[in-house]
Amino acid sequence: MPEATLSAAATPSRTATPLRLLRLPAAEAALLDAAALGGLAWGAGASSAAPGLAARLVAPAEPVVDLFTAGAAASGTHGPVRWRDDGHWLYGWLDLPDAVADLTDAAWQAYRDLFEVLDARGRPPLVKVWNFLPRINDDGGGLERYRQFNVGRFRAFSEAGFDAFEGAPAACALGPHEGTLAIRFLASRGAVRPLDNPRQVPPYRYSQRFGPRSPNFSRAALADAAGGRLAFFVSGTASIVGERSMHEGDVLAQLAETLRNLEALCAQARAHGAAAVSPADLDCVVYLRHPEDYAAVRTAFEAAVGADSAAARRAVYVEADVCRRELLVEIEGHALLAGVLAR
Ligand code: 3EB
Repeated sequence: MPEATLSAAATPSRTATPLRLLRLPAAEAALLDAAALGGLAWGAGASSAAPGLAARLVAPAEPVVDLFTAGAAASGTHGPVRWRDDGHWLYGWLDLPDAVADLTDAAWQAYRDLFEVLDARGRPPLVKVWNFLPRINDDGGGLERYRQFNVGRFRAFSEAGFDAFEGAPAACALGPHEGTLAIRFLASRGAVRPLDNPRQVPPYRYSQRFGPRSPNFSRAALADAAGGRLAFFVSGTASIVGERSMHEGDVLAQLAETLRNLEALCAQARAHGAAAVSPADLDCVVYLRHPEDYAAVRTAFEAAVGADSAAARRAVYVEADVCRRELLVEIEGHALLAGVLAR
């Protein structure tokens, strides 16, 4: 694969490349590495397209990789950011040494580098961003680290002129117990439709009681994936109604609320062109604050989505803190769906 410099523009394709979202055992994903746009590695077994994440895999026993494949890709490096770009889809990743207590500047710089890559590549809109912030709920010196992250991210979005409110990408933000600040991102030159959840206040409108700067993400996003298909990316979804956390201390009630939010997002996807989708169709990552909740959460999750569903068979359970102390579980997911974006 040729290494391109940052400024060497790929020829943007007019039609979407058929993106594929493959959840594979890490050993199989490694075989496809050169053909991959990029991916997320759960557990050990990272490859060059899907560098490792520090968050601990609870289940399944063997490492799993979410691999995104598209067309032949150019690749490059910009500061800490590595990227691959097939002319339609751009995937990038960065891992920053996290010695700093205060995450504001680290987040600002990381997103500034990310946006510099997008800028140089023709400004494809972000579809989804995965954020891993070690010790997310710790005090960074006057402000929780997650809230510091939001301040830095907000600043970078504003300065770069990327949509920080309506139109913000889907995202998740989790706190592994160790590791580095890690960001993964997918952008597309095709049509992208960010979605909100009518049951929840959009995150970019959260009141200041959740921090001085609001988080810049939408609850989900649909992206044209060519051939009558839509890539559906669901943000980290938790037990929040309106903007309030619900069911404090009750992980199973939080799971049930989270599933209602996922169902609401699937309804939004259907309203915007997806032929059919329910939470049972998603390749989910279930983040658990307390790994000892795994057995109970898995039993309830499988009962809700059906034990034979794709979601039940393929779910990945990961130990990580969630961005509000009282939240015990968060679920994100994705799927390739039949459908065409509604106008
Ligand atoms: C929430 O709904 C839970 O800051 O990018 C979920 C997904 C959450 C993304 C982010 C945070 C983020 O507010 C936390």
